[in-house]
Amino acid sequence: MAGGEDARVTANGKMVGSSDRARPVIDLGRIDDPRLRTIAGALQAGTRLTADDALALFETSDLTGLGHLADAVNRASNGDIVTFAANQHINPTNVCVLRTTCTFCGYARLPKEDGAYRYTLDQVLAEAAHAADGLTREFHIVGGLDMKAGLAYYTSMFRALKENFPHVHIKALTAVEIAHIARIEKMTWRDVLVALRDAGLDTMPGGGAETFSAAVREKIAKKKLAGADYIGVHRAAHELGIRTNCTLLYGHVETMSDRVAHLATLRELQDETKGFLAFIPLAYHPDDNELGKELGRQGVSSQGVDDLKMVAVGRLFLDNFQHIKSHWIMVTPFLSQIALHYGVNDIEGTVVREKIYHAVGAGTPQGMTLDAVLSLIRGAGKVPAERDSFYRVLRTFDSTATESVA
Ligand code: V47
Ligand code: SF4
Repeated sequence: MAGGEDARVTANGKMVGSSDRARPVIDLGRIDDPRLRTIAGALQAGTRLTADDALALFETSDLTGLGHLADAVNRASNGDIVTFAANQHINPTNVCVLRTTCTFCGYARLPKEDGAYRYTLDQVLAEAAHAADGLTREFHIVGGLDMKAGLAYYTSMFRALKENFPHVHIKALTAVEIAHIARIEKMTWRDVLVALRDAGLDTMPGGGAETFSAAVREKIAKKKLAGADYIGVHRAAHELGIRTNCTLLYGHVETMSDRVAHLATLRELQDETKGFLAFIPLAYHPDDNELGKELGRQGVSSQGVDDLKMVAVGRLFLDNFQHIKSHWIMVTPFLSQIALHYGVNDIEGTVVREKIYHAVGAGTPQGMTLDAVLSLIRGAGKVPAERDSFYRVLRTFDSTATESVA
Protein backbone atom coordinates (compact mmCIF):
# COMPACT_ATOMS: atom_id res chain seq x y z
CA MET A 1 0.00 0.00 0.00
CA ALA A 2 1.42 3.41 -0.97
CA GLY A 3 2.17 5.49 2.10
CA GLY A 4 1.31 2.32 4.01
CA GLU A 5 1.26 2.02 7.75
CA ASP A 6 3.24 -0.35 9.87
CA ALA A 7 1.26 -3.11 11.51
CA ARG A 8 -0.20 -2.32 14.93
CA VAL A 9 1.20 -4.40 17.76
CA THR A 10 -0.91 -5.99 20.46
CA ALA A 11 0.18 -6.60 24.04
CA ASN A 12 2.06 -9.76 23.06
CA GLY A 13 3.69 -8.16 20.03
CA LYS A 14 1.45 -9.83 17.43
CA MET A 15 0.98 -8.06 14.10
CA VAL A 16 -2.59 -7.03 13.43
CA GLY A 17 -4.23 -4.87 10.80
CA SER A 18 -3.05 -1.53 9.47
CA SER A 19 -4.31 2.02 9.22
CA ASP A 20 -3.75 5.04 7.02
CA ARG A 21 -0.87 7.32 7.89
CA ALA A 22 -1.52 11.07 7.97
CA ARG A 23 -0.19 13.02 5.00
CA PRO A 24 2.98 15.01 5.68
CA VAL A 25 2.79 18.78 5.97
CA ILE A 26 5.38 20.04 3.49
CA ASP A 27 6.39 23.65 2.90
CA LEU A 28 7.69 23.85 -0.69
CA GLY A 29 9.34 27.17 0.18
CA ARG A 30 11.92 25.18 2.16
CA ILE A 31 12.96 23.07 -0.84
CA ASP A 32 15.38 24.35 -3.51
CA ASP A 33 16.12 21.24 -5.60
CA PRO A 34 13.40 20.90 -8.31
CA ARG A 35 13.66 17.10 -8.15
CA LEU A 36 12.90 17.22 -4.44
CA ARG A 37 9.87 19.40 -5.16
CA THR A 38 8.53 16.71 -7.51
CA ILE A 39 9.14 14.10 -4.83
CA ALA A 40 7.36 16.33 -2.31
CA GLY A 41 4.31 16.21 -4.61
CA ALA A 42 4.42 12.41 -4.62
CA LEU A 43 4.67 12.33 -0.82
CA GLN A 44 1.76 14.70 -0.42
CA ALA A 45 -0.31 12.60 -2.81
CA GLY A 46 0.61 9.41 -0.95
CA THR A 47 2.37 7.96 -4.01
CA ARG A 48 5.14 5.48 -3.35
CA LEU A 49 8.67 6.68 -4.21
CA THR A 50 10.51 4.91 -7.03
CA ALA A 51 14.12 3.74 -7.12
CA ASP A 52 14.92 6.79 -9.28
CA ASP A 53 13.40 9.06 -6.65
CA ALA A 54 15.60 7.44 -4.01
CA LEU A 55 18.68 8.00 -6.17
CA ALA A 56 17.72 11.65 -6.62
CA LEU A 57 17.47 11.96 -2.83
CA PHE A 58 20.98 10.55 -2.42
CA GLU A 59 22.32 12.83 -5.16
CA THR A 60 20.79 16.08 -3.96
CA SER A 61 22.90 18.85 -2.48
CA ASP A 62 19.76 20.38 -0.97
CA LEU A 63 20.36 18.86 2.44
CA THR A 64 17.92 21.14 4.24
CA GLY A 65 15.17 20.36 1.70
CA LEU A 66 15.83 16.65 2.16
CA GLY A 67 15.72 17.03 5.94
CA HIS A 68 12.44 18.93 5.72
CA LEU A 69 10.84 16.13 3.65
CA ALA A 70 12.07 13.37 5.95
CA ASP A 71 11.08 15.30 9.07
CA ALA A 72 7.60 16.03 7.68
CA VAL A 73 7.02 12.37 6.88
CA ASN A 74 8.35 11.31 10.27
CA ARG A 75 6.16 13.85 12.10
CA ALA A 76 3.08 12.63 10.24
CA SER A 77 3.75 9.19 11.62
CA ASN A 78 5.42 9.72 14.99
CA GLY A 79 4.81 13.35 15.95
CA ASP A 80 7.53 14.82 18.15
CA ILE A 81 8.15 11.62 20.07
CA VAL A 82 11.63 10.10 19.93
CA THR A 83 11.94 6.73 21.59
CA PHE A 84 14.78 4.84 23.19
CA ALA A 85 15.04 1.48 24.91
CA ALA A 86 17.00 0.55 28.00
CA ASN A 87 18.92 -2.36 26.59
CA GLN A 88 22.06 -4.27 27.32
CA HIS A 89 24.28 -5.80 24.65
CA ILE A 90 25.74 -9.23 25.34
CA ASN A 91 28.21 -10.65 22.81
CA PRO A 92 28.68 -14.25 24.03
CA THR A 93 31.34 -15.40 21.56
CA ASN A 94 33.70 -13.68 19.16
CA VAL A 95 34.84 -16.95 17.60
CA CYS A 96 33.76 -16.90 13.97
CA VAL A 97 34.34 -19.13 10.98
CA LEU A 98 34.09 -16.11 8.67
CA ARG A 99 36.81 -14.20 10.51
CA THR A 100 39.06 -13.93 7.46
CA THR A 101 36.40 -13.22 4.85
CA CYS A 102 34.27 -10.47 6.45
CA THR A 103 36.96 -7.90 5.84
CA PHE A 104 35.05 -5.07 7.56
CA CYS A 105 34.83 -6.88 10.90
CA GLY A 106 37.33 -6.24 13.67
CA TYR A 107 35.50 -8.20 16.32
CA ALA A 108 35.80 -11.82 15.23
CA ARG A 109 38.65 -14.22 16.11
CA LEU A 110 39.64 -17.71 15.03
CA PRO A 111 39.26 -20.28 17.86
CA LYS A 112 42.95 -20.31 18.88
CA GLU A 113 43.70 -16.69 18.12
CA ASP A 114 44.67 -14.20 20.82
CA GLY A 115 41.61 -12.53 22.25
CA ALA A 116 39.20 -15.30 21.26
CA TYR A 117 36.52 -15.94 23.87
CA ARG A 118 33.32 -17.90 24.35
CA TYR A 119 31.34 -17.24 27.50
CA THR A 120 30.15 -20.07 29.67
CA LEU A 121 26.57 -19.88 30.85
CA ASP A 122 27.80 -18.52 34.20
CA GLN A 123 29.74 -15.78 32.42
CA VAL A 124 26.67 -14.81 30.41
CA LEU A 125 24.64 -14.64 33.62
CA ALA A 126 27.35 -12.59 35.31
CA GLU A 127 27.34 -10.15 32.39
CA ALA A 128 23.55 -10.05 32.45
CA ALA A 129 23.58 -9.30 36.18
CA HIS A 130 23.47 -5.55 35.45
CA ALA A 131 19.80 -6.18 34.60
CA ALA A 132 19.15 -6.98 38.25
CA ASP A 133 18.77 -3.20 38.76
CA GLY A 134 15.36 -3.58 37.08
CA LEU A 135 16.10 -0.83 34.55
CA THR A 136 17.27 -3.01 31.66
CA ARG A 137 14.33 -4.18 29.60
CA GLU A 138 16.06 -5.88 26.70
CA PHE A 139 19.09 -8.10 26.12
CA HIS A 140 20.53 -7.66 22.63
CA ILE A 141 22.54 -10.83 22.07
CA VAL A 142 24.73 -11.36 18.99
CA GLY A 143 28.11 -12.92 18.34
CA GLY A 144 30.26 -14.86 15.89
CA LEU A 145 29.56 -18.02 13.91
CA ASP A 146 31.15 -20.35 16.42
CA MET A 147 31.19 -24.10 15.63
CA LYS A 148 30.98 -24.78 19.37
CA ALA A 149 27.94 -22.56 19.89
CA GLY A 150 25.13 -24.68 18.52
CA LEU A 151 21.45 -24.78 19.29
CA ALA A 152 21.85 -26.11 22.86
CA TYR A 153 24.32 -23.31 23.73
CA TYR A 154 21.67 -20.71 22.91
CA THR A 155 18.56 -22.53 24.15
CA SER A 156 20.14 -23.08 27.57
CA MET A 157 21.34 -19.47 27.61
CA PHE A 158 17.90 -18.06 26.80
CA ARG A 159 16.16 -20.37 29.29
CA ALA A 160 18.56 -19.34 32.07
CA LEU A 161 18.19 -15.65 31.22
CA LYS A 162 14.39 -15.87 31.29
CA GLU A 163 14.53 -17.74 34.58
CA ASN A 164 16.78 -15.15 36.20
CA PHE A 165 15.44 -12.03 34.47
CA PRO A 166 11.84 -12.81 33.50
CA HIS A 167 11.07 -9.13 32.88
CA VAL A 168 13.79 -8.77 30.21
CA HIS A 169 12.97 -9.18 26.52
CA ILE A 170 15.44 -11.27 24.48
CA LYS A 171 16.33 -9.80 21.09
CA ALA A 172 18.90 -12.23 19.81
CA LEU A 173 20.81 -13.74 16.90
CA THR A 174 21.09 -12.32 13.42
CA ALA A 175 19.78 -14.14 10.37
CA VAL A 176 23.39 -15.18 9.70
CA GLU A 177 23.68 -16.84 13.12
CA ILE A 178 20.31 -18.58 12.68
CA ALA A 179 21.48 -20.01 9.33
CA HIS A 180 24.79 -21.05 10.93
CA ILE A 181 23.04 -22.93 13.74
CA ALA A 182 20.73 -24.56 11.18
CA ARG A 183 23.75 -25.70 9.16
CA ILE A 184 25.71 -27.19 12.04
CA GLU A 185 22.62 -28.85 13.53
CA LYS A 186 21.32 -29.98 10.11
CA MET A 187 17.96 -28.35 10.79
CA THR A 188 15.76 -25.97 8.82
CA TRP A 189 15.80 -22.24 9.64
CA ARG A 190 12.19 -22.59 10.75
CA ASP A 191 12.92 -25.43 13.18
CA VAL A 192 15.84 -23.52 14.69
CA LEU A 193 13.62 -20.47 15.12
CA VAL A 194 10.87 -22.54 16.76
CA ALA A 195 13.35 -24.08 19.22
CA LEU A 196 14.85 -20.70 20.06
CA ARG A 197 11.44 -19.10 20.46
CA ASP A 198 10.39 -21.91 22.80
CA ALA A 199 13.54 -21.23 24.84
CA GLY A 200 12.79 -17.53 25.19
CA LEU A 201 13.80 -15.63 22.05
CA ASP A 202 11.33 -12.78 21.57
CA THR A 203 12.56 -10.82 18.56
CA MET A 204 15.62 -10.73 16.28
CA PRO A 205 18.06 -7.90 15.55
CA GLY A 206 18.83 -6.79 12.02
CA GLY A 207 22.58 -7.45 11.79
CA GLY A 208 24.23 -9.45 9.04
CA ALA A 209 22.48 -7.71 6.15
CA GLU A 210 25.57 -5.66 5.21
CA THR A 211 24.79 -4.66 1.59
CA PHE A 212 22.78 -7.26 -0.33
CA SER A 213 24.49 -6.68 -3.72
CA ALA A 214 26.32 -9.88 -4.70
CA ALA A 215 29.25 -7.85 -6.10
CA VAL A 216 29.64 -5.96 -2.81
CA ARG A 217 29.34 -9.13 -0.76
CA GLU A 218 32.04 -10.70 -2.91
CA LYS A 219 34.36 -7.85 -1.87
CA ILE A 220 33.54 -7.41 1.81
CA ALA A 221 31.80 -10.57 3.03
CA LYS A 222 32.62 -13.29 0.53
CA LYS A 223 31.32 -16.29 2.42
CA LYS A 224 28.48 -14.68 4.30
CA LEU A 225 24.85 -15.74 3.93
CA ALA A 226 23.55 -14.29 0.62
CA GLY A 227 21.12 -11.39 0.66
CA ALA A 228 18.25 -13.60 -0.54
CA ASP A 229 18.88 -15.99 2.35
CA TYR A 230 19.00 -13.15 4.88
CA ILE A 231 15.54 -12.23 3.58
CA GLY A 232 14.52 -15.91 3.70
CA VAL A 233 15.43 -16.22 7.39
CA HIS A 234 13.56 -13.01 8.23
CA ARG A 235 10.55 -14.21 6.26
CA ALA A 236 10.61 -17.50 8.20
CA ALA A 237 10.76 -15.54 11.46
CA HIS A 238 7.90 -13.25 10.45
CA GLU A 239 5.79 -16.26 9.47
CA LEU A 240 6.27 -17.55 13.02
CA GLY A 241 5.23 -14.18 14.44
CA ILE A 242 8.81 -13.31 15.45
CA ARG A 243 9.35 -9.66 14.64
CA THR A 244 12.76 -8.49 13.47
CA ASN A 245 14.83 -5.42 12.63
CA CYS A 246 16.82 -4.87 9.48
CA THR A 247 19.99 -3.00 8.68
CA LEU A 248 22.18 -1.74 5.84
CA LEU A 249 25.94 -1.39 6.26
CA TYR A 250 26.88 1.67 4.20
CA GLY A 251 29.81 3.90 3.48
CA HIS A 252 32.31 1.34 2.12
CA VAL A 253 32.48 0.05 -1.48
CA GLU A 254 28.77 0.08 -2.30
CA THR A 255 27.18 2.44 -4.84
CA MET A 256 24.06 4.50 -4.29
CA SER A 257 22.21 2.09 -6.60
CA ASP A 258 23.29 -0.79 -4.33
CA ARG A 259 21.79 1.06 -1.37
CA VAL A 260 18.53 1.68 -3.21
CA ALA A 261 18.27 -1.96 -4.36
CA HIS A 262 18.87 -3.05 -0.76
CA LEU A 263 16.13 -0.75 0.53
CA ALA A 264 13.74 -1.96 -2.19
CA THR A 265 14.31 -5.56 -1.08
CA LEU A 266 13.50 -4.65 2.52
CA ARG A 267 10.41 -2.71 1.46
CA GLU A 268 9.20 -5.70 -0.54
CA LEU A 269 9.46 -8.12 2.39
CA GLN A 270 7.74 -5.59 4.63
CA ASP A 271 4.86 -5.35 2.13
CA GLU A 272 4.59 -9.12 2.28
CA THR A 273 4.86 -9.75 6.05
CA LYS A 274 4.77 -6.44 7.98
CA GLY A 275 7.21 -8.19 10.28
CA PHE A 276 9.99 -5.58 10.46
CA LEU A 277 9.95 -3.31 13.47
CA ALA A 278 12.71 -0.90 12.51
CA PHE A 279 15.31 -0.06 9.89
CA ILE A 280 18.79 0.77 11.19
CA PRO A 281 21.42 2.11 8.80
CA LEU A 282 24.88 1.13 10.10
CA ALA A 283 27.75 3.46 9.24
CA TYR A 284 30.85 1.51 8.24
CA HIS A 285 33.75 2.16 10.61
CA PRO A 286 37.19 1.72 9.05
CA ASP A 287 39.52 1.34 12.05
CA ASP A 288 41.05 -1.99 13.03
CA ASN A 289 39.75 -4.02 10.10
CA GLU A 290 41.22 -5.20 6.79
CA LEU A 291 38.80 -3.30 4.57
CA GLY A 292 39.60 -0.07 6.39
CA LYS A 293 43.33 -0.54 5.70
CA GLU A 294 42.56 -1.11 2.03
CA LEU A 295 40.18 1.85 1.61
CA GLY A 296 41.81 4.34 3.94
CA ARG A 297 39.74 7.06 5.61
CA GLN A 298 39.18 8.86 2.30
CA GLY A 299 37.41 5.79 0.95
CA VAL A 300 34.74 6.00 3.61
CA SER A 301 31.64 8.04 2.87
CA SER A 302 29.87 7.99 6.22
CA GLN A 303 31.13 11.33 7.46
CA GLY A 304 28.17 13.44 8.42
CA VAL A 305 26.23 14.50 5.35
CA ASP A 306 26.09 10.95 4.04
CA ASP A 307 24.88 9.70 7.43
CA LEU A 308 22.03 12.21 7.34
CA LYS A 309 21.13 11.35 3.77
CA MET A 310 21.08 7.66 4.65
CA VAL A 311 18.50 8.03 7.42
CA ALA A 312 16.43 10.51 5.40
CA VAL A 313 16.25 8.24 2.35
CA GLY A 314 15.40 5.33 4.64
CA ARG A 315 12.52 7.35 6.11
CA LEU A 316 11.19 8.46 2.71
CA PHE A 317 11.65 5.30 0.65
CA LEU A 318 10.64 2.78 3.33
CA ASP A 319 7.07 4.04 3.48
CA ASN A 320 5.91 0.85 5.20
CA PHE A 321 8.32 1.19 8.16
CA GLN A 322 7.27 3.24 11.14
CA HIS A 323 10.63 3.28 12.88
CA ILE A 324 14.02 4.48 11.67
CA LYS A 325 16.76 4.11 14.26
CA SER A 326 20.04 5.99 14.57
CA HIS A 327 22.87 4.01 16.11
CA TRP A 328 24.67 6.70 18.13
CA ILE A 329 27.53 4.38 19.03
CA MET A 330 28.73 4.49 15.45
CA VAL A 331 27.81 7.95 14.22
CA THR A 332 28.32 9.75 17.57
CA PRO A 333 25.57 11.12 19.81
CA PHE A 334 26.00 14.56 18.17
CA LEU A 335 25.13 13.28 14.72
CA SER A 336 22.31 11.12 16.09
CA GLN A 337 20.84 14.27 17.59
CA ILE A 338 20.85 16.05 14.22
CA ALA A 339 19.46 12.89 12.58
CA LEU A 340 16.31 13.46 14.67
CA HIS A 341 15.57 16.21 12.11
CA TYR A 342 16.21 13.85 9.19
CA GLY A 343 13.51 11.27 9.79
CA VAL A 344 14.88 9.35 12.78
CA ASN A 345 12.37 8.59 15.54
CA ASP A 346 14.36 6.15 17.65
CA ILE A 347 17.87 6.06 19.04
CA GLU A 348 19.79 3.04 20.22
CA GLY A 349 19.30 3.40 23.92
CA THR A 350 21.26 2.98 27.08
CA VAL A 351 23.58 0.37 25.68
CA VAL A 352 25.65 -1.44 28.28
CA ARG A 353 28.93 -3.02 27.20
CA GLU A 354 28.82 -3.07 23.42
CA LYS A 355 31.83 -4.88 21.92
CA ILE A 356 31.34 -5.20 18.17
CA TYR A 357 31.63 -1.53 17.24
CA HIS A 358 34.22 -0.81 19.87
CA ALA A 359 36.40 -3.50 18.33
CA VAL A 360 36.57 -1.42 15.16
CA GLY A 361 37.49 1.81 16.84
CA ALA A 362 34.23 3.50 17.81
CA GLY A 363 35.44 6.21 20.18
CA THR A 364 31.99 6.76 21.67
CA PRO A 365 31.17 5.67 25.23
CA GLN A 366 29.90 2.13 25.73
CA GLY A 367 26.72 3.32 27.41
CA MET A 368 24.64 6.45 27.91
CA THR A 369 22.90 7.41 31.11
CA LEU A 370 19.20 8.15 31.10
CA ASP A 371 19.93 11.84 31.66
CA ALA A 372 22.27 11.93 28.65
CA VAL A 373 19.67 10.29 26.41
CA LEU A 374 16.98 12.70 27.61
CA SER A 375 19.17 15.72 27.07
CA LEU A 376 20.17 14.54 23.58
CA ILE A 377 16.51 14.19 22.53
CA ARG A 378 15.34 17.37 24.24
CA GLY A 379 18.24 19.29 22.72
CA ALA A 380 16.74 18.48 19.32
CA GLY A 381 13.40 19.93 20.39
CA LYS A 382 11.76 16.50 20.57
CA VAL A 383 9.97 14.64 23.35
CA PRO A 384 11.79 11.65 24.82
CA ALA A 385 9.89 8.44 25.50
CA GLU A 386 11.09 5.12 26.77
CA ARG A 387 9.68 2.23 24.73
CA ASP A 388 9.57 -1.52 25.01
CA SER A 389 11.00 -3.85 22.38
CA PHE A 390 7.77 -3.71 20.36
CA TYR A 391 7.95 0.09 20.24
CA ARG A 392 5.08 0.60 22.69
CA VAL A 393 5.69 3.77 24.68
CA LEU A 394 6.22 2.99 28.36
CA ARG A 395 6.73 6.51 29.67
CA THR A 396 7.25 9.93 28.20
CA PHE A 397 9.23 12.70 29.87
CA ASP A 398 8.28 16.35 30.23
CA SER A 399 10.85 19.08 29.66
CA THR A 400 12.79 18.52 32.87
CA ALA A 401 11.63 15.36 34.57
CA THR A 402 13.63 12.18 34.62
CA GLU A 403 10.53 10.38 35.84
CA SER A 404 7.37 9.31 34.11
CA VAL A 405 4.72 11.90 33.36
CA ALA A 406 2.42 9.85 31.15
O1 V47 B 1 26.03 -7.10 11.03
C1 V47 B 1 30.49 -5.01 11.90
C2 V47 B 1 28.06 -4.29 11.70
C3 V47 B 1 26.40 -5.37 12.70
C4 V47 B 1 31.47 -3.14 11.42
O2 V47 B 1 18.70 -4.73 15.33
C5 V47 B 1 30.10 -2.94 11.45
O3 V47 B 1 18.39 -3.31 16.95
C6 V47 B 1 30.40 -0.75 10.93
O4 V47 B 1 23.27 -5.26 13.51
N1 V47 B 1 31.73 -0.87 10.86
C7 V47 B 1 25.91 -5.85 14.05
N2 V47 B 1 29.57 -1.76 11.19
C8 V47 B 1 25.19 -4.72 14.79
C9 V47 B 1 23.73 -4.64 14.43
C10 V47 B 1 22.78 -3.82 15.24
C11 V47 B 1 23.26 -2.77 15.99
C12 V47 B 1 22.34 -2.05 16.75
C13 V47 B 1 21.00 -2.38 16.79
C14 V47 B 1 20.56 -3.45 16.04
C15 V47 B 1 19.13 -3.87 16.10
C16 V47 B 1 21.44 -4.18 15.24
O5 V47 B 1 27.48 -4.52 12.94
C17 V47 B 1 26.97 -6.36 11.74
C18 V47 B 1 27.68 -5.46 10.80
O6 V47 B 1 26.81 -4.96 9.82
N3 V47 B 1 29.52 -4.12 11.74
N4 V47 B 1 31.69 -4.42 11.72
C19 V47 B 1 32.29 -2.03 11.08
N5 V47 B 1 33.62 -2.13 10.95
FE1 SF4 C 1 31.74 -13.24 11.87
FE2 SF4 C 1 29.76 -11.44 11.83
FE3 SF4 C 1 32.32 -10.62 12.02
FE4 SF4 C 1 31.41 -11.69 9.74
S1 SF4 C 1 30.70 -9.75 10.67
S2 SF4 C 1 33.37 -12.18 10.78
S3 SF4 C 1 29.95 -13.21 10.47
S4 SF4 C 1 31.23 -11.82 13.54
